[in-house]
Amino acid sequence: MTSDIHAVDSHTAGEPTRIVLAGGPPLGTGPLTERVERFRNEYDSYRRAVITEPRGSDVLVGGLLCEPHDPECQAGVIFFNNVGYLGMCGHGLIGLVETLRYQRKIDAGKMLIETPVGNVAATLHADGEVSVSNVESYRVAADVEVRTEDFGTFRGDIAFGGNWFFLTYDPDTRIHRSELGKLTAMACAIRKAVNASGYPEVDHIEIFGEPDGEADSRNFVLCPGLEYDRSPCGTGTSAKMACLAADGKLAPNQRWIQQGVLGTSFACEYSWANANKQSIMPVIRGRAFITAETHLKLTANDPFCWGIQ
Ligand code: PYC
Repeated sequence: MTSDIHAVDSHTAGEPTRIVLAGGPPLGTGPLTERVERFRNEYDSYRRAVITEPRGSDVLVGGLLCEPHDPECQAGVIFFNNVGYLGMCGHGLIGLVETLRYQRKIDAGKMLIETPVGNVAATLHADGEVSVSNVESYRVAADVEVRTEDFGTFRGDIAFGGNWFFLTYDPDTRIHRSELGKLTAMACAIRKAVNASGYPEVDHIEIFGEPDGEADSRNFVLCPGLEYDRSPCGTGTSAKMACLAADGKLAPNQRWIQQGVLGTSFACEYSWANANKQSIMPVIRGRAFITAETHLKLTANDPFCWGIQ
């Protein structure tokens, strides 16, 4: 027997997203916090079938389009990757909005989208760009020192931007594609050291360096499944702005251009989340392009029906 998953692929600033429109796992109803647990515990094979080889690749981020639980929202989404599930995904949310536009389900304007970590407002602009008003973002620890065996000592901050990040600056490494091997090995070593240090566990590592052109900063982001983010990472940039805001280095509504390792960028700004100025509401603006519309086939006697593990 063969079943069919209808999906649309896009990339946002180079980072791919595969939105599952139909044929996904039967997660039922209820808050997305509950549905993501059902996905993880009962239907994880779908995640592997959609993302991993032979249908996908480790770099792909998936998004399951869901009926929202919150009546205020127009859609819900659960993001996932080669190793598990993401709270939010900035580039993926931009990919989702472009997918809905491509499907003629939305026009330019604003919509509210439910995710497992909160509601996110998205605006599709007339020029095709999308602004994402992300979930509340904040720093939990500043200037943390971690020691790695092979790369020495790093100092950085731990912050939440929809996912958990350790953010550090390395003046000695160029943030460039030619350094991907070193950056990946370094980020893996940093993640191991941070997660052994007793601080809240981080899933992403963000290493900053000098930008090109008009950008304010350039980053390399290691994702949980050892791939690097081809985009400047929407949740990572939210975490970065939370740190800049906490340090008084970026004012509310001041524009921040975050460049990723490929040189693509997001235009960003923030407002304070509340009067005590401990957390921010970040806005990330970027653009996605459709790359494919596809029907993934799941055939029962295919030895790799549920992906190559
Ligand atoms: O854009 O937030 C993001 C993201 C997370 C992982 C890959 N991209």
